[in-house]
Amino acid sequence: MNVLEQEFIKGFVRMCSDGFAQGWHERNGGNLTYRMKDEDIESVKNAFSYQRDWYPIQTEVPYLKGEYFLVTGSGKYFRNVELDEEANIGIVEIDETGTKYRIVWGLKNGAVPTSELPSHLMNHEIKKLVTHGEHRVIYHCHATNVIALTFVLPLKDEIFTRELWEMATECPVVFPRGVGVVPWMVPGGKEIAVATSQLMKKYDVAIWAHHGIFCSGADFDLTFGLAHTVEKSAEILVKMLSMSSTKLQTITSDNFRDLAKAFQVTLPEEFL
Ligand code: 2HA
Ligand code: ZN
Repeated sequence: MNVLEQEFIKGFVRMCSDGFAQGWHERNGGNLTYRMKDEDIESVKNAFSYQRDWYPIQTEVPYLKGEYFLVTGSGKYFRNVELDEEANIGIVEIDETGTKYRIVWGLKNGAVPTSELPSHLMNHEIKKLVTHGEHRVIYHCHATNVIALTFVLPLKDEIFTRELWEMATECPVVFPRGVGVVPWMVPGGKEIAVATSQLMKKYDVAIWAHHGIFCSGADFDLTFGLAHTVEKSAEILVKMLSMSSTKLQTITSDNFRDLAKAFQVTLPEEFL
């Protein structure tokens, strides 16, 4: 069975290429991880090797024990994933304590998983719990307009949610729970992982101030589409603020209530 012909690998690789095409992955920016289904594991396990060592995750994810993840590599460029998958992405297995991982496929020539592995795994654990196993994808990208907004808007969930909702009518339908905001933190460590996973109990999107988007979804289309929708809305807000600091008209709280009724979504009153 050829690993690279599997649909989950093709979807993952396409998402890396699509993200690069959007301009969200300069150099080695961004990272992507996918919690594999049993049938994914079954389809490629003949290609696994168990020769490599176990390494500490730097955090504990007991609810992910024994799971397998497809991950981008640390220092690897999204641009290069489609050109050489085995060098730039890999599959890792989580041990029975949820504190260690080992590479079983890919990430050849001594490559290692993304520096954001602790954040990704802690958020996979939260999302697996709160969505009863539905969410499988965690994505981090350097979306330009979202980053720009973190210099001029107060870093508050209610401000970002309301402004992004107002910029495009589809937004409250695509992310009805809103977005959370994490203040600037050192990337790659446990602190940003903990802060993000607190927000991801409530939201599917966290905005990392002066850094980018961190988001979660059930599959590649939904997760990429979510980041794309948030960034598109941020782009409209950047254009609007560039033209004028005041809105002549906008979508009102009552408009949002009508939208919620028509599309059968629940919009929290704290954002209305
Ligand atoms: O370079 O984006 O947040 C990878 C990253 C770290
Ligand atoms: Zn980043």
